[in-house]
Amino acid sequence: MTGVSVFAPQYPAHQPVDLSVSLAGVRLPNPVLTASGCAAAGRELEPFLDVASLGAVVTKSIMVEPRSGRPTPRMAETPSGMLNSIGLQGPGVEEFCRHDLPWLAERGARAVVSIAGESVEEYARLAARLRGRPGLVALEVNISCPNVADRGSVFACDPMAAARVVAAVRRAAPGTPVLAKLSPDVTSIVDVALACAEAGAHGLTLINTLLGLAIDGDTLRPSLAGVTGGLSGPAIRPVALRCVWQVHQALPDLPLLGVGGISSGLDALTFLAAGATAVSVGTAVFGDPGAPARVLAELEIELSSRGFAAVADVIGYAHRSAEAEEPSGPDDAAVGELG
Ligand code: RRO
Repeated sequence: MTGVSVFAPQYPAHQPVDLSVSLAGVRLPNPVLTASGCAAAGRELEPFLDVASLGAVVTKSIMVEPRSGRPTPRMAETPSGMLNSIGLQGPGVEEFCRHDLPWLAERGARAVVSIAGESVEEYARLAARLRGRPGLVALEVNISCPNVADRGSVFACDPMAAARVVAAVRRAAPGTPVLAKLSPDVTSIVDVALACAEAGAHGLTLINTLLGLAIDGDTLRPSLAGVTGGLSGPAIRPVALRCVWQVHQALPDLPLLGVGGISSGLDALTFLAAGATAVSVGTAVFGDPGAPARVLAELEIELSSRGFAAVADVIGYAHRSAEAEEPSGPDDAAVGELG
């Protein structure tokens, strides 16, 4: 692509930008989504933003049965982030289908439904139950929740196990776009990504939280009742960016949904440049429930003021050599001066 300035915005002029993206075969009006687990099934955000205005709402991981989750306390603030030890609390898929998904569909929101199971069969059951429901545009297969009793049951820590889940979901929900959500807590996220892609994932969500621990300075005991928890927020942004970068380099045609500490339009832009097709805004909503809408507005300004006519033009930008991005003709050069 040509005629852009990658440097910080220098003027406030607002050129129109085509924000639409195709994520795992799903056409979305823009590339900013919520992140699973940070706003239940979207209702909590209603006073702060229009859920239909976002690219999509990614719902809290749903399981077959209702679940109360881990004991409290299950959240702890950490430097530039937070730990959670929720433990897959949720109403179960039947209540979700009765109550939550219709609410999103009635508002015209696109729902990416996150599913979590304790076995391959449970993932398949969830996929079959959700397939074709109004409002659902894709399944996010959460195989990377860190808050489980047995690390051996984190499917995303083993490429073969991850692939088995993805293949089962694909079989159970033919025609449904499938994103697999991966963990950064592995030796090679690229190996897991390759296995998921081979098993039929239409895209990947990168990344889930990192396994962490906080010790209370007064009691000198773990801050979380569950002892360990998932680390999220700006503290993990470089890890998430690194994962997006590595996987995009290995699988440049596979759509990636970037997530991890995104709280501004510029953060979102850097994920797109690293190779993400879209981004999810998660932990930022705890401090600013309107964050996904704000990030979208800021992203549009970031793109426009750099001379990008379409989001698609910036995806993977950071991987291209500087020479390849040089303006190629007089018209491009003129546009370049503006940006
Ligand atoms: O519910 C949780 O404790 C949880 C999940 Br499902 C997840 O995928 N990631 C996370 O940090 N917490």
